[in-house]
Amino acid sequence: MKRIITYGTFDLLHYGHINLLKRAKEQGDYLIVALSSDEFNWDEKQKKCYFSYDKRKQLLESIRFVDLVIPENNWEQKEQDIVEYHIDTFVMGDDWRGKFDFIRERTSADVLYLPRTPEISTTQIKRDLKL
Ligand code: C2G
Repeated sequence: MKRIITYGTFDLLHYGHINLLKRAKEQGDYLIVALSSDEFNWDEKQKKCYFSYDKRKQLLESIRFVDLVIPENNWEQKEQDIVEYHIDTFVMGDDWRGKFDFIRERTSADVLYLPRTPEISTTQIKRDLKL
């Protein structure tokens, strides 16, 4: 069983997120999503989520590509997650290209950056709705 992991906030879930999750799942058989906690989002990414962690988790768990949702509480947990969940491939959108290459050196997992869906983002949605 090939196990995949990806990380993110996934607030105001949209088709760009779904495209990423679908393609991540296509890399293997089991997809784990490490979902950024409310505290991690605010303290480390200066993101104030519209939906709480529990609501974002509920949404992700309803997606058929997603097999397990775990919390992302800090930047440093990735290597431990890869060991603990026996991950074969770490997947992120290519806006993160290069940022997680260290995982190739420090773990047995591959690192794959997938093209983002260009025209949609949570920021864009919030901006449009203000209009
Ligand atoms: N994404 C995408 N296309 C979009 C928007 C997002 O492919 N139009 C991808 C991002 O590249 C990322 C995932 O969807 O791989 C989740 O995006 P965010 O919720 O914005 O996550 P981010 O803030 O990038 O958090 O430790 C890693 C961080 O937690 C990643």
